Amino acid sequence: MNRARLGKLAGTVWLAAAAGAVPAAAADWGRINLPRGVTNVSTRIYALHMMAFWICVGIGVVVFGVMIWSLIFHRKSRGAVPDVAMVHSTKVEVLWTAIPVLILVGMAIPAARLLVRINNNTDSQLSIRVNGFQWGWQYKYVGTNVSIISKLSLSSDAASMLDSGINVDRVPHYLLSVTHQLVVPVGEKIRLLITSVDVVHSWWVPDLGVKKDAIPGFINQASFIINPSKTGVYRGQCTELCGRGHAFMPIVVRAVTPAAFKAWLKRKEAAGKSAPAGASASTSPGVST
Ligand SMILES: [Cu+2]
Repeated sequence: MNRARLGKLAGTVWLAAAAGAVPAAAADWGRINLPRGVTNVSTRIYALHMMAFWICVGIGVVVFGVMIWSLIFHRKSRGAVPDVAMVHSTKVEVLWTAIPVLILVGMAIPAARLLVRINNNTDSQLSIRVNGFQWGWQYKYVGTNVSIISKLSLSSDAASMLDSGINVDRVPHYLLSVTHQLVVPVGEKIRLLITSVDVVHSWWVPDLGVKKDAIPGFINQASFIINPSKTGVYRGQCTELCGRGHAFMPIVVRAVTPAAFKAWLKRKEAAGKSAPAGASASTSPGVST
């Protein structure tokens, strides 16, 4: 095949791929991009991310625009002669160093401010100890006897078995559902004290803007305030390759109103007290949600 025919074939394949890919990509754009989230900081993280994105787009448009314009209008075949005055010009070199520095400083200031805000774990109204283990999460509500063991839901677990014959597309929230959800109130500052009992895990819920490593022997902190209007269920996963069952330790957070949370906690505390010593109310076969 000669070069022209090869080029034409490649062009046809590319166009066919692009035509098929564009509608799907456009439809899924919201899922590809960073989520806005539902907390006080997740929306700011999203805004910062979009600001950086549009700055990059602007730089790309300017740089590629000048490049393409030069290629078309100042090509050798048109009789263009290189401008040697630009070579080793101190003025130009100062300019193309100063402009990126100003752009980077302009991006670093809001980023540093947000980082300080993200790491402010003071004045929390509720503390929860998060223990990662192979393969699940344990949540202990500090100051109460409530402890939850959260593992992969029974429906996902059954479907994930080799030759289970179960169509995973039919399993609701496959690999993103758990036996017991972490229940938290909206509108209150919740501090997580994150650690692990075996290997390194990572607690990640994108909608909460939280991603923190769970490291044995260390306690990491993270906090969030879910916007009062955003009651609902938020899902995440372990994001540290922690062994064979790494893909099977999802995180599900249910955000409820403070009143509903109080009632739930009371119920759990009462159940914990009435349970025989050593047994946890949360470890009973629970709902798969
Ligand atoms: Cu893990």
